[in-house]
Amino acid sequence: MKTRAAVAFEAKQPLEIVELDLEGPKAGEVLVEIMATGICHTDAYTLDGLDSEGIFPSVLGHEGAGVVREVGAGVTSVKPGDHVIPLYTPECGKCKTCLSGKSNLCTAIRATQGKGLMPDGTSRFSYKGQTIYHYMGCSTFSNFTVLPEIAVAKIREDAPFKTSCYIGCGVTTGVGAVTKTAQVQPGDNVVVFGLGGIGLNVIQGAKMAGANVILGIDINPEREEWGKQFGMTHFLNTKGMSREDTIAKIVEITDGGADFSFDATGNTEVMRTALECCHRGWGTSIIIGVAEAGKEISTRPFQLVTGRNWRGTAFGGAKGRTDVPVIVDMYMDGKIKIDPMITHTLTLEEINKGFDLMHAGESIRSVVVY
Ligand code: NAD
Ligand code: AHE
Ligand code: ZN
Repeated sequence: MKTRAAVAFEAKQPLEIVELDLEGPKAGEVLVEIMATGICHTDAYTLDGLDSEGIFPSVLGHEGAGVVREVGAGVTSVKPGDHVIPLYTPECGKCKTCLSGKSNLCTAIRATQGKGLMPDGTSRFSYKGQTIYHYMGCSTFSNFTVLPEIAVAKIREDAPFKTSCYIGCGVTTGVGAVTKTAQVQPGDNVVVFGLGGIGLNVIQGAKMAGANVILGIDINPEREEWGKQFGMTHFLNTKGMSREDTIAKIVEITDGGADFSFDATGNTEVMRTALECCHRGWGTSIIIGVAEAGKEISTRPFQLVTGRNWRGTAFGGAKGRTDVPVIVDMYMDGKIKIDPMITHTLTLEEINKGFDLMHAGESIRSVVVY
């Protein structure tokens, strides 16, 4: 079949809207009509050539919601007409990691996914006979996409696509980082670096968890109002501040340091500050941000000797098929806010504007509605 898609033909170039050829689903796969997709900073990072796994030409996008239109042989858990959210972190329920109960990082298809291919080692997308690669196993910047059955979460049909697509990455990542990875407890003092599409969800997760201080940090002053909307108690604009001064201020506001800090910037210098502002003896810093290829984190080992912990999280530690439908329910029950964060609604033809708005700090989330 044919599908309209925004294709990343080359790094650092605008996406091009073209009609691609799309092969139907093979055994264990499903064809999904994507109804809406968010634009996450990770898409921008890959398009900007900063992803060590970035492959071109490819169809980016990993934050979608849509409807199953066809299923391949052997597919039993979803059927045509089901509403689904694609999962860049699938859940096979059978691999060592899924069975361990210790992590959401299912390994069933990670190797081929990282190469832009379906589990059988081929792509379903092509353009004028040339292979176009998948991205993060999702490729939601295409109106139709093919996904492994284990990489879709079935969701309730009354959830609007335009807002529930955000649960495919940003909402789940931010809220899950707090509730699943960190397991923030009532009364904990929390510090969040980067109040964008992910960080604001960390803030709403911290509020839900009953955190005491929720200190938001950004270099964009307009993010102060945004943070307050979601439960932030204090704000610090660190533009021009040294690491030492930033840490001293955070230690003062949090009565000795953060119980939990979160990096949602992807900046490795910020990650260091996020670790070092943690409370001596127990504070834990969680890295959410994705750093560009070649970057490394560093700190004095003494920071860890004196009891600070450095951890990370992917997709908020959520097991997609199990947890995503629950998060959709929480949204529909009004326990999680999404609508105000969708600042811009675009057509597929306008998708490059979504990247410009993100880079200019003018959007929280832009969503493309097909
Ligand atoms: P975004 O562009 O919406 O937000 C980033 C925010 O960080 C902005 O408000 C920006 O002003 C702020 N910022 C930038 N530099 C800063 C600095 N030096 N100090 C303080 N604040 C600073 O991006 P997003 O969509 O929220 O994504 C945030 C990061 O999380 C990205 O690196 C993205 O790739 C990553 N991410 C990771 C996961 C995961 O599963 N681990 C999931 C989604 C996104
Ligand atoms: N490809 C990059 C790493 C990118 C990365 O860490 N991705 C996150 C999700 S970001 C969503 O917006 C993730 O899930 N990581 C775990 C995984 O298995 O990819 C690189 O550095 O090579
Ligand atoms: Zn994302």
